[in-house]
Amino acid sequence: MVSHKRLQQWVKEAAGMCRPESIYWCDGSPAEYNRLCAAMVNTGMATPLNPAKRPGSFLFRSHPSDVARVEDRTFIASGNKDNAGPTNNWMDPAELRKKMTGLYSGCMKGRIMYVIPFSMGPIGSSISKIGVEITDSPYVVVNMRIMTRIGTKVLDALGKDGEFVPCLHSVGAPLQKGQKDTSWPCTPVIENKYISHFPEERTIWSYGSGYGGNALLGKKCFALRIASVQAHDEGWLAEHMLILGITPPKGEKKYIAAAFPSACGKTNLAMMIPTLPGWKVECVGDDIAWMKFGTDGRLHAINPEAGFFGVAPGTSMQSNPNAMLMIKKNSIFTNVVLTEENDIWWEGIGYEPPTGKKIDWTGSAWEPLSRKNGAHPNARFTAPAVQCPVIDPAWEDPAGVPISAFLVGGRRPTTIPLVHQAFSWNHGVFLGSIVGSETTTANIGAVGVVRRDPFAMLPFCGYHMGDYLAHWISIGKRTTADKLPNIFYVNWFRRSDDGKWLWPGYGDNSRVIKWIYERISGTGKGVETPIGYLPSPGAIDLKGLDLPSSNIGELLKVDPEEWLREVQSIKEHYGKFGAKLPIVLREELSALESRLKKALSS
Ligand code: GTP
Ligand code: SPV
Ligand code: MN
Repeated sequence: MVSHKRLQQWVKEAAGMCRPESIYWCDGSPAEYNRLCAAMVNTGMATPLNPAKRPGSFLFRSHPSDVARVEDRTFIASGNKDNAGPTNNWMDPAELRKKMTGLYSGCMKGRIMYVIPFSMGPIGSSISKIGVEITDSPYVVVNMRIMTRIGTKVLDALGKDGEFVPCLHSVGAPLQKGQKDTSWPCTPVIENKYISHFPEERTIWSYGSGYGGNALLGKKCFALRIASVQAHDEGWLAEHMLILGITPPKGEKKYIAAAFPSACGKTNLAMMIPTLPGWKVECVGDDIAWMKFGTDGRLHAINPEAGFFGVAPGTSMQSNPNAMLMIKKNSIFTNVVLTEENDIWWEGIGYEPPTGKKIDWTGSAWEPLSRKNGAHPNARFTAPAVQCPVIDPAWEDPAGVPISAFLVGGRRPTTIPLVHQAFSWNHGVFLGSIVGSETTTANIGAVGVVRRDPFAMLPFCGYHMGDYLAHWISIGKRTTADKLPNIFYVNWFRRSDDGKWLWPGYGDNSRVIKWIYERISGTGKGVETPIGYLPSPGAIDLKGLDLPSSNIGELLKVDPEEWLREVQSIKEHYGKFGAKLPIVLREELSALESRLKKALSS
């Protein structure tokens, strides 16, 4: 039985408030997983996929109101409003608790309360941390079993009094006696959804949504929003970053971590097959990196997750073959098309929808000619990391992997070149702080508007973004410059005036990674420009690529006038942070402005 008094007490309190029909402690076994999936098939929540085509896999369709994270309903309830900062929604913690206690009261009636002990990171690693999620959603349980390490082994690691982050979750849809359940229970009223974080108490309360980052609380809520606060206090980094290993032909492997906003290419880069012969990418993680200094003075990263919750649309044997192979079995699909053969399909899967009856993500009969999307643009697959054909041999190394370079980037149709390198650590933090991107369907809200998203952490930083940037600056003071990763700004998403991609992307991004590898090895050729080092002419290997030279010219151009407009917009962005913005970043900005003005006048 559970010997952890505080955990027992917390579960008892939650049950007293939510009043479930019963309480179930998850052991994390395959039998438990199969039982829960079978039960969800019985209630109609899950559709088993064709065992000959997609063994051990299931399809779920969410409620049309519950298809992505809800940043507008995400709260950082610090005791002091200023600690949440200008980019987070703040609520007074006492007021929020009162409001949510009301909502939680009796919210699990007619449902089972699942208790999921989980570890973010390999059990026993000094970088890992434990959480316990209470949820009334069996969908959450089966996803958490893929995305994290759950069950008895985590309880054992927790012992009698180990530290854990309490994560309370309810879909907010109690069942009255005799009431039939829906296939995706949630609160359709957006104002009743709360994704709440109490950073001082290291506690998470989530209510009303069953989707992704709103409900799988180990992911964005714990591993980023709460962990970023812990990292700030304890001197490490919790980042929205992929981690990959890159090995050149006959060369030494190096590890790179990259921060791109949601749906901006992390999964794709993390398991890419390079088009450059002889180069190899191996994947440690595709979404989150926790990094601490090792005794060698370098930053070492672990992937706190154990699976991938990836964007389905656009994933194909052309764009991301490793992901396609990874999801051949034991995977969960949410909001994709169901074919007559009980297989899955989505826009950009690389082949036409098969003939026969098809059902779209809303559960309606669907014809490709209807011009409606068959899959939701934020449809996702959940797959175990071990199924990734290029999972790195060190992906579960408790010591983490040493990081040699950081990449930052986003979707910028103009201005930002394909790649540039920071002059120094502080200049690199400046580049991270100015990252902007067109918004995507990973959040419910406007899509395609450029917004500043420092280090891709705008929706995920659990405290004041100004303090966060100061923390990045301070990380640079904790070791010698030669041991710090170099920082690069990449942009796969430049478009021509007629809206076409200027850069092929995907496997061809290996050409940019090669230059980065060469730069950090001291061999790559670069030219100094006002914004940083750019590849010298010919320094990016374009062998075998049929790309008009005008595209390359455009991709590697630094237009001082365009950049001076960028500077104005960065000034507005920086204006939000007031005195909390590190002075060195303001200095970086004015130095950039002077360099651009000088370039313009010469
Ligand atoms: P989250 O899981 O939301 O954090 O997203 P992510 O950063 O892992 O994004 P992902 O790799 O799933 O990519 C999202 C979308 O971007 C997909 O539709 C991809 O097809 C597209 N994409 C990824 N890499 C590239 C690229 O190099 N070029 C272009 N044009 N599109 C890309
Ligand atoms: C993201 O939105 O950045 C994701 C998906 O990785 S979710 O888990 O829903 O946050
Ligand atoms: Mn993400």
